[in-house]
Amino acid sequence: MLTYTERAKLCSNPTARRLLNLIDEKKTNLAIAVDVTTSKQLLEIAASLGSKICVLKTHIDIIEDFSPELTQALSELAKKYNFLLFEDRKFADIGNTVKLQYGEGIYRIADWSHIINAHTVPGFSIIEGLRQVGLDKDRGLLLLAEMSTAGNLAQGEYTTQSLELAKKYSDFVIGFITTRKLMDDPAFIYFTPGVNLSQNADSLGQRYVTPQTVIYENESDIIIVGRGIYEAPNPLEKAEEYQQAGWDAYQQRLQKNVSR
Ligand code: 5BU
Repeated sequence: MLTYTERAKLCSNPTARRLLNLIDEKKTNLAIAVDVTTSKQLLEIAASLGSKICVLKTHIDIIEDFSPELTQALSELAKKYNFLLFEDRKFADIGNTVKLQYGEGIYRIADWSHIINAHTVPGFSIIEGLRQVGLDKDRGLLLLAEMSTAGNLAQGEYTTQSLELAKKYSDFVIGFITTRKLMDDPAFIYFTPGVNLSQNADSLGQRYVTPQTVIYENESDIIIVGRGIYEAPNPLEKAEEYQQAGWDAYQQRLQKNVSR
């Protein structure tokens, strides 16, 4: 098995390369999902946990006091602590509409978010629309090949066809939202949400597994943790715990493949 840094060399997309390199530099495959509703909370978490994470995932449309200063400040923190921003917008419309949603409007997602994601329901045109905006800005796209929720429909042929789309647009598609590794090509990066060390589920269909299951058993690359960290009494301590668990699982996986 290749290390993150070795895989970086195989990526044509600059965001993918940067991400894989910084994971090894910072020894963290932890992405935090910060689903809070004020700018103040979001910036406080970004500043206090920035050194522990490789990616900070936002839902920018849940911020009740949004202003462009927020994304400016987030970008500065991302630079200072060397993490990437991922707006979990889950684009799902026709090419022309997603182009506008990505590049225009209040949020101007393309101007600050290094990584975005999209459903593949519309087919190739959604990727082409986003790519027209994001490629020149060196952005990267994740496809939702699978989801974490109970009873979700992203499986079987849907997942298989999503992989085909990724291969076709591999200059812009850097990987997937998924529960597990899906392909042998080491240039694609797998992000897994639904990670929690102390719960199996929430009350609305979310399903949780541990960092060990995600990174070691399912051979994914990045754990996405939300409430497990930011709702803890001491989020910094919790972030360190998840960082360590994710990193230990990765080290074990490197060993597993050596001894095979
Ligand atoms: P949690 O608090 O760790 O359950 O948050 C999980 C985050 O990941 C949350 O922001 C979701 O929107 C996001 N997510 C997910 O949970 N499952 C999915 O399949 C996808 C995104 Br796609």
